Amino acid sequence: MTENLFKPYALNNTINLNNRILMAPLTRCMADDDLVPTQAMADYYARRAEAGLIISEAVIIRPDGQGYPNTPGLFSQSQIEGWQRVTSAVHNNGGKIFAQLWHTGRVAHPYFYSNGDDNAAVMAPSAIAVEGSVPRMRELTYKTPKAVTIDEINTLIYDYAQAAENAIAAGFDGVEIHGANGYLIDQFLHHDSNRRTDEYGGNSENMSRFALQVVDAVIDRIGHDKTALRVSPGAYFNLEGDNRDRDVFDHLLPQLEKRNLAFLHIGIFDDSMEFDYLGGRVSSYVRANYNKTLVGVGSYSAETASSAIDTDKFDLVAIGRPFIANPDYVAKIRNNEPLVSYSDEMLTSLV
Ligand code: FNR
Ligand code: 8K6
Repeated sequence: MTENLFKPYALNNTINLNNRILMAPLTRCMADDDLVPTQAMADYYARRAEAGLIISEAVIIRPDGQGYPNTPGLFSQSQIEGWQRVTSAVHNNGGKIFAQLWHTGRVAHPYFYSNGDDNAAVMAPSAIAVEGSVPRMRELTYKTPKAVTIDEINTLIYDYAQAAENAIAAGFDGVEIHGANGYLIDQFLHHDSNRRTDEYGGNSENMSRFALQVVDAVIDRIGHDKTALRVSPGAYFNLEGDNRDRDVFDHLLPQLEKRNLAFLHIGIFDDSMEFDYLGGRVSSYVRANYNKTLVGVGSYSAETASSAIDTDKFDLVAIGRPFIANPDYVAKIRNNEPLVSYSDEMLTSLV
């Protein structure tokens, strides 16, 4: 009973998806030491080309966006060329792929980009550190970031747009701006991490400004039909939620709707989580406030996703961990074959 997942879907006049199953963005930390995608990564993505759309693992837009080891970039010529190998391999297998554009903000660690300079800054809306340390590199505790200046904000916006242009040069079909999961853009959207008193903080309109400026700069560079965004109205990772966050997203979502994005994608690990300040699930909240293409995600099986699409909870589903465990996820669902279960040990190799 998952036939509806196999109905084609037109994102807009230029991008048609063969089915409604997206591969969720999944950081794998397998780029080489220059943050260039490898042949093994090209093979990994090519094996998953039957997805209606692959969203790449998060790709850093510039060196100080890095918060995890060996995450690929899109700011050097060799990175663009590495991604060309990936996008060609996916296209040769009949697939489509968007790049997810990422800056980790206060979750960045200078260990990755400082070249030994102890004063290398961590960029964030406000000088409030996130507690804890880098996953799998626990000796790297998070530093107190620098509250970015207006000039630095303008440069960041420019760098997102440049990375989007680089993504198109690398053969991607479009980009998903990573505005979710407690990273830089999301840090502007939540009161926990944004205490600014200038035009980027203090009220919903100001707190939405950076996200919208990045979206507009990317649209300007590559077009709205190739631009998507991921958001986490429910804070659950790298951030604490605040009841006032609701107003920020109440303001942001209708503004986004006017941009005619390729799609809006929710960032969450489990969509059965409920948030008091959103009145329930994130997907229900976003659906009620945003009337264009919505991608649901978060611990869905093909069956639960099919029924959510059937009852109009969202239009497309992104599948994460099951796609790590099953490169042929789409074929298995179509043929009603059993899936291999995901386990965290699978993260150590690229199958
Ligand atoms: C993720 N997720 C994630 N999200 C994102 O926006 N960018 C990323 O690079 C990553 N990386 C990542 C790595 C790993 C190992 C996991 C498990 C998850 C979140 C992911 O896209 C998705 O939202 C969740 O995995 C929930 O979907 P599933 O796995 O329940 O289908
Ligand atoms: C985006 C980079 C992420 C790198 C590794 C992610 C590994 C995720 C493992 C799954 C468990 C995540 C749980 C986090 C959410 C907490 C929910 C309350």
